Amino acid sequence: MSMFCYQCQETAKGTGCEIKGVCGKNEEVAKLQDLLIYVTKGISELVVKGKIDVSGIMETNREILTSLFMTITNANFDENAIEKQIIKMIHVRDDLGKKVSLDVCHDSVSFEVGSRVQMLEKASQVGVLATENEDVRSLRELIIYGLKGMAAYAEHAYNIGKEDISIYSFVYEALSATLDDTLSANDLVALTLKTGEYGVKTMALLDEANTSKYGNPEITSVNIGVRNNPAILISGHDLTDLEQLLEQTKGTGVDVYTHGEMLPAHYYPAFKKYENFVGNYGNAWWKQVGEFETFHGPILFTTNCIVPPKSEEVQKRIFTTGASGFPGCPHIIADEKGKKDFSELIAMAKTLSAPEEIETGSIVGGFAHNQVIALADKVVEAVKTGAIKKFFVMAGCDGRMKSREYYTEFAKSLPGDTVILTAGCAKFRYNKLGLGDIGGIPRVLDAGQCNDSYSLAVIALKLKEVFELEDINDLPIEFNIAWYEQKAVIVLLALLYLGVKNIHLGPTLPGFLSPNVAKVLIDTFGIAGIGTVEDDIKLFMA
Ligand code: SF4
Ligand code: SF3
Repeated sequence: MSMFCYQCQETAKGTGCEIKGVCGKNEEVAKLQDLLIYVTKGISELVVKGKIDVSGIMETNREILTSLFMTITNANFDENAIEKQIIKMIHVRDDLGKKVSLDVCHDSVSFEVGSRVQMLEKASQVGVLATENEDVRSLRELIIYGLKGMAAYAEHAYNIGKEDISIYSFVYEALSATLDDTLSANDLVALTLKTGEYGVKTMALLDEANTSKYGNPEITSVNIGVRNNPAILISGHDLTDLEQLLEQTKGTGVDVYTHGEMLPAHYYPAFKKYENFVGNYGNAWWKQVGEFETFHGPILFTTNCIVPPKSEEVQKRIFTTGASGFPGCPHIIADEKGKKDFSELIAMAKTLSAPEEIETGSIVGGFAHNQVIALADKVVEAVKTGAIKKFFVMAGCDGRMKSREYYTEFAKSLPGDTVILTAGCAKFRYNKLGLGDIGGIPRVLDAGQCNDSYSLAVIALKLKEVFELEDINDLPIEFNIAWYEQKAVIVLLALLYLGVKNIHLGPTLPGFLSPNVAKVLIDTFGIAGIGTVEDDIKLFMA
């Protein structure tokens, strides 16, 4: 075995990628990512055991977020960028080490930078499989994957200027705990729920950051066709990158389109003023291979999900920024004020042809909590009269597996008196089906990115209040969630923390859950997988 990674839903054979990632991650990148995670654990141990004041190390806090984010599935394939981050973090560790006594700490704080070969050797000893007990390993990884998702959301909030010290403190506490051999499985289960608690906090922080800067998402019809101008495609999740790109392309004759998870940016009032912000091109991340060919213009990745390009022609048009990276593609960095210079993309766009039309028409979204609560009377009335029987939360991710056709079929087969609440790129499985509306309420309500899953929780809590229910599980809401990467893990942990039971998770249960840990989740929270569309609909509607 040359590497081991089982953090995403597409992991090889459902158990782990051992030679090369199904995502395209090679052995070297996988190992360097393991080492980077290990260094973040070492720093956390220093902070926790050394009782370092977290509010006095803000730069370190932010670098921890970036380090975690860089290891999320499909975010960064650039081994040089990951190596650079490891070296940076080892220096951070050494500086912190001067403030406290190192001898209270684990091996993670004592190894040297060394050459690439030495780093890879070290990485082989500290990866996922270094924890021998499979249940402890499973719980540690569940926590770490939750932290990766949390870090992504916290970094987006930070980019908008919102931070919460208690979130940083928790990240250190949890990372450090994954090195602690004295913790029992029960301790780790408790820490998993605490990770969910901080997941809610982080998503609330991001929601506040987004809405205070860009306004509350509102019902919006998004064009999925094209215009005849050269254009830039922006993918990923970071709204500050989008804002800067729109500012810099304004009046240049270059249009901007969103791809994948950037689609919901159209729902924010602040971006509606840009005449060159044309629409959304294409579908979920995994369809980029074909869609980037026909787009023709430069593509900016602000975060995951990158699919390694198949042609050199497409690769030459890819740029990355933030935590994302791909070898050979220019990486745009921010100056000390957070400003990024996208002039290279704009100049390239001008030399290339306009996007080729692959679809026409529009799709409707913008049903984040504020918008849905504004429609609350209408929604409550529809539930009371029986016009709406049930809501189905179908948030989460999309992916390549054929078994995900289940979600399209499930959406198509749902009775006409049901409404889908969605967020994340999972929506692309059913947001173009034309499922109609119930008395003016669309049957697919898109709250936004996976980041905005928080909105779905706020909506559920609001309905609980309106219907004067004791328990969130008494609402006519079913959860049939599709997952792929680690942001979905933090969303799941957040829902568990909020007390949501009987979540169905697919298309497969995580490979990183050991049989015993899976049993705890099934017995305590009623977590279940998916079956056939027909059986599941019968079960949910019963
Ligand atoms: Fe495999 Fe997923 Fe890890 Fe990539 S991220 S190496 S596909 S488990
Ligand atoms: Fe999608 Fe990668 Fe999860 Fe943000 S873009 S939801 S998979």
